[in-house]
Amino acid sequence: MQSWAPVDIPRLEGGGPPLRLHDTSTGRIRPTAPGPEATMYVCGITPYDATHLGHAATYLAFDLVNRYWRDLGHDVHYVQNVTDIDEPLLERAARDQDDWVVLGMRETALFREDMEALRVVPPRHYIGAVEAMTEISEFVGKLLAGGSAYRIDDPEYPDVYFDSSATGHFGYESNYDEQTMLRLSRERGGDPDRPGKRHPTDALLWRMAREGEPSWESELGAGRPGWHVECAAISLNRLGEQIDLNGGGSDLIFPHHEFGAAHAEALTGAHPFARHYVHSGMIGLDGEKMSKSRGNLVFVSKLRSAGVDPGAIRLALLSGHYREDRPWTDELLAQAQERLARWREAVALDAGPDAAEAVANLRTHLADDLDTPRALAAVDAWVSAALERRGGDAAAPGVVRDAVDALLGVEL
Ligand code: 5CA
Ligand code: ZN
Repeated sequence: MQSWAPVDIPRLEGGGPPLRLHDTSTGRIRPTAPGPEATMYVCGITPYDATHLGHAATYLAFDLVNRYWRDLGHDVHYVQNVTDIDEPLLERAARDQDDWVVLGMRETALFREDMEALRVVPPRHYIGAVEAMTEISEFVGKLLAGGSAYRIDDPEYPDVYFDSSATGHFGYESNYDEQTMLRLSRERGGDPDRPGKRHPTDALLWRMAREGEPSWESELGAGRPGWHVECAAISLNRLGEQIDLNGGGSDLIFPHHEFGAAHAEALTGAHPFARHYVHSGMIGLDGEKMSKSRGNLVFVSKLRSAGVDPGAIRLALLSGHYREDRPWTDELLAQAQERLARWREAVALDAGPDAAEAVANLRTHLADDLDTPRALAAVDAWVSAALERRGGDAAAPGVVRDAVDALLGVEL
């Protein structure tokens, strides 16, 4: 699929400390240590509705990782998928008497526009499940041949499932106990109650064609893939058998990333699949998680068409820590708009206090598990000093403007 337009990123002088990030599998904040090329896979949208502020918050968190690694001089190889065939997409299309292909294309186009407006650095490979169908079915074929997958005992629909005991490491990513795994697989698209599986949580790899459902020919028989193997195949085939970061919102910790990792590891034997599993918190509205199924959504595109500056949306979402579940409120946006105006006023001055300390603090706080509340406060401190004292170094406003642009993605 076509990715979205690239973003100009100013190059800054110097550099900050290595990036430390929380890793779900170990429960610790650990340094990331990519080689010259840093590899990152972030799960993309299921395009059945417009980008809401929860999605935006998640993609912004990983955009900060991307920007920080680039600032350190890494060549960031970023891959993202689009789940352009899956149950929720088919259900929504049926409900609205829409064509699922058209629905997916329309919402993906809107997502690209939203990402561009938010100045999110695009992935190098932006891959839809449908266009990756052959590689996904081949991946399943290899798991089956290697004994990590099996066909369920159902003469009508001999679907293929993953044997979760195949790697000997299952559960290391989420660290959830069995009860929690069962509950979450039931809630998040799994089928623990289906008879004939080796283990109730075993995840679907290939669903044989049903009457009236879209399907693709393959050596497995006509059908379509399960959700986790889509991401496992797309990431592994482009980024290699071990990657620096696998990311998404915290609702992907289980079953999605646990199985994605297990699928990849069962195929290659390389453990762990990702050196960091990074998860962002959930954005809520009126006390509930913002979600397409609940319908309590604030859309990025709606805010944009109401004339809200995307820079203010960025600042509003970055004013909280990415790992915290946190609410979206009108007040948050109003504060961000005020902050954006102050920052713009300060960088438009013809001189300001020395920028070196502000930039160093900005980098240090970002490197500390993306501590954006403190990173924004570091810029606030420089801005207040610039507006109060006036005068100083003529180069400073430009340096701060570039640093805010490069590291936070906000154009002043
Ligand atoms: N297509 C799959 C991943 S392969 C999927 O989860 N799509 S999604 O459209 O439902 O979500 C896209 C991303 O947004 C995921 O990382 C998800 O965790 C994140 N997300 C969804 N809702 C919220 C929310 N309320 N707050 C923060 N992130 C969210
Ligand atoms: Zn995914």
